[in-house]
Amino acid sequence: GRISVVLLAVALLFSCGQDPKMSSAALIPLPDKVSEAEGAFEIDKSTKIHVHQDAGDMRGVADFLAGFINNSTGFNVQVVEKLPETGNYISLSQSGSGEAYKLGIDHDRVQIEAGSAAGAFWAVQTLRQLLPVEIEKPGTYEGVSWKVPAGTIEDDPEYAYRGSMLDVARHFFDVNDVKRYIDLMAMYKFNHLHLHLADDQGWRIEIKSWPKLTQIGGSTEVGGGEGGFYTQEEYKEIVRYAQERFITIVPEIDMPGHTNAALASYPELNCNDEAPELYTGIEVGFSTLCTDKEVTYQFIDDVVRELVEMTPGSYIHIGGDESHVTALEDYIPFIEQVQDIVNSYDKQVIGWDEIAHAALRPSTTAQYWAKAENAKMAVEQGAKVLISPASKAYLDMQYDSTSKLGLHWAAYIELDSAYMWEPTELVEGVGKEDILGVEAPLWTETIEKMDDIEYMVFPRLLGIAEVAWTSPDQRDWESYKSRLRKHTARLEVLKVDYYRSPLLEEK
Ligand code: TNX
Repeated sequence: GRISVVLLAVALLFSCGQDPKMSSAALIPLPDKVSEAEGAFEIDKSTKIHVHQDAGDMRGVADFLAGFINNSTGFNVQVVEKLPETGNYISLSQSGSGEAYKLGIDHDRVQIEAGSAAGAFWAVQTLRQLLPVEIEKPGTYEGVSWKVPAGTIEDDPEYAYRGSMLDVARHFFDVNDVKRYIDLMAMYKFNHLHLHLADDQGWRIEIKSWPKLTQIGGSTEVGGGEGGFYTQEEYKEIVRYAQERFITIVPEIDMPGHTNAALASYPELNCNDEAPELYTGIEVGFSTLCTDKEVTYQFIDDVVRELVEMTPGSYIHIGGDESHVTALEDYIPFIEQVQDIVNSYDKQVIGWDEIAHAALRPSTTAQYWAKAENAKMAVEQGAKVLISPASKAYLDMQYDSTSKLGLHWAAYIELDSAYMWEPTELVEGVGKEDILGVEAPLWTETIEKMDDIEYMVFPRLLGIAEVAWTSPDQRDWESYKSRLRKHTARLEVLKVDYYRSPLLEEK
């Protein structure tokens, strides 16, 4: 009766003033070690961010954190190089190696120690997920206490390459869409964005020495829409924006197949010297560059040279998939020669797993998407493998038979299926040391706008993030599911149009 009402009121009062707990934070991907302590750190208007004057790249991370905090708290938190004598502060410093970081939180101080600026940036993403979800929303909030639970987190990624791919060829997505995608990837500690820049339906990157590629080849897309392309300035802007978030752009020009847009732009790239019509359907495997013409290799050299000039990352992706109308005896020397072109510009090659039929150069990586025997052949040649199994990691696969977007040739992939798999257990003979990392591609035959992207990608990408970052012995579907249920509140604030899976409903 009355007593229980009073008790409830007291309990509520008490819980409102209580500190948040690390153990109830919805961290994705799950860090290596989390140990919670009593109390909390609270960001207020006098909080400082401390970074040493000789901290190099870490200064940028400190500035990023300040901007992020100020954007939603309305505070004017400053980055300082002198250790503050009063008030609380967040410090960033160098310690350890690689992308590993340590995040220590007590009442007076948040201490980020990382092996690199990238590691510090990932620590900032963890800190972000420990803050109230309102931190994701621009604007000034009165009445939110910006508390972070006390404790210590030690963390280190399982794989060095954690990626996603956007197919901007089947449907074109503009710079703003790509930036939003980059922002969302960064939050889950992804560090590579592979852009599928050319396919049968469109050529999406300006190449100054071959201007018709975009004038003609960029003029349409699946379904006959107007298509589009990135000018070199726009591409550089994407690279720069990604770099600020420790994401490397991996540009792909798919060849010798998936090239109708290029073939339609320049008749000389065809064996019969005749340009085919532009293509707006969704069939695959019908086009090929003419592999025994010299002009083909001049073309590739020019494209690679211009791409390399704007691409600071170490990889150029050459495609190589589904070249069904290229004879194998033509395909093999073609892939070998294209690797040499890319290597001559000091870049490393990634190609879809079919490239393992050719002799792989020492720095080449094969991206496993369909055929286990190809992945095995690559490893037998000493190559590394990037893991993107279509039946687990393809973000264009439908969730179930009621999904309105997407395809299902490889599988239906519900949230549990996208989470419950282990990269080292897919192909016999391909183990941890052979694996460069994990990538989740989004093909866009059925995807037309940013909302569609978000619906297909979220929240599956969070599961892939955990597969790529968290060690297998720490991963557990039940734990992930309960964190994901809470975490969706953050996606709501970010206005991500994610798939409301029945698996997210509390029973
Ligand atoms: C296969 S995956 C393809 C793509 C399609 C995708 C659709 C791969 C290397 N090739 O051309 O877009 O299926 O799921």
